Amino acid sequence: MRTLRFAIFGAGFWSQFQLAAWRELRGVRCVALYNRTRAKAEDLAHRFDIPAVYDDPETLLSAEKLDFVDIITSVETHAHLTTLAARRGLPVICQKPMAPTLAAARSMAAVCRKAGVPLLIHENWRWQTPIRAVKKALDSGQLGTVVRARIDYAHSFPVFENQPFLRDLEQFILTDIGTHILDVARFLFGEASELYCQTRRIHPDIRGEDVATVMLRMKDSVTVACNMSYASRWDFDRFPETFIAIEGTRGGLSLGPDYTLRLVSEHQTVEKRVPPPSWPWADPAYAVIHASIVDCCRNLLRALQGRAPAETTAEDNLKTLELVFQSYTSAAAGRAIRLHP
Ligand code: 89V
Repeated sequence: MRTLRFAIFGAGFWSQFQLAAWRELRGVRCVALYNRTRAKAEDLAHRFDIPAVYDDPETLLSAEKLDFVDIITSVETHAHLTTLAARRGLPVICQKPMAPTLAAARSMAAVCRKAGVPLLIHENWRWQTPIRAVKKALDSGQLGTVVRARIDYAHSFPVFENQPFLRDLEQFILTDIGTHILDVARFLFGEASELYCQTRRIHPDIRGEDVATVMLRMKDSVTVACNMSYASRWDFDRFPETFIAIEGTRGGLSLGPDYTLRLVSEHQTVEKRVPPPSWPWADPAYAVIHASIVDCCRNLLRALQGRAPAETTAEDNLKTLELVFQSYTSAAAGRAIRLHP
């Protein structure tokens, strides 16, 4: 199969891991890099042996022969860069969150639909090894009918040190982590029919909310509580692990600290560890996330090669974003929101 050539837009903190992840896959090669500040692109290009560097995206798109672009810039630039690529008929992979508002995300999807190019979202959380293991156990049917679940992401890790822009986001934890956690809720339990959200800001030196609690009623009546926080200090604080607990009529399933999966049924408890693969380039503090980048990129690459459907298309991700932005509406109004039938 022909090697697909792509360009990366953005040379910030995340790009180095995404580039390292792409390099683990066969049949794809990054041939050009754009960043507003050229020196940053040059540095990254040197580290990853990328032949061409640009500080203007249009010049890059005119000069390079590409099969797709991978956008890893700040969220407010996604729509513009997506439009530039779509106009040239190029498929787009865009980092989460897709856009700063639901309307902007919808119009990005419409631009790509009109241009006839795929818009795929790099939503990696659902690709984490332990979360895939939860999905597999859930789908085995051993829990009986699922009644209720909890998804917890509650930490005190100083994320603002590696990603200082997070400090300035007016809408913080729901757009940054809620996109992931609410996507996991959909991945595991399907679509929601109603939500209720409360938010708080605990860190005094940030603009947005750093604690959010979203309660979802799923279409099949399962209740899912999503607890997200950067103001929680547990003695098993294990950033960035997600803990999950699922109650079913015939058993309980939990994903706990250190990737421990437990399936409790009437007569037995089965426990096993479901750790992520370890990649030499991954930052140990982000290991489970960085490993999921490889699996997310693999799925998106297969889709671009026409070998498998993408899980996280823009159309799919709009449903996650609807939960994110309706959570803000609910928190501001102090009431539950009914979602589209
Ligand atoms: O992956 C992410 O979405 C992040 C995190 C804080 C986990 O690095 O922003």
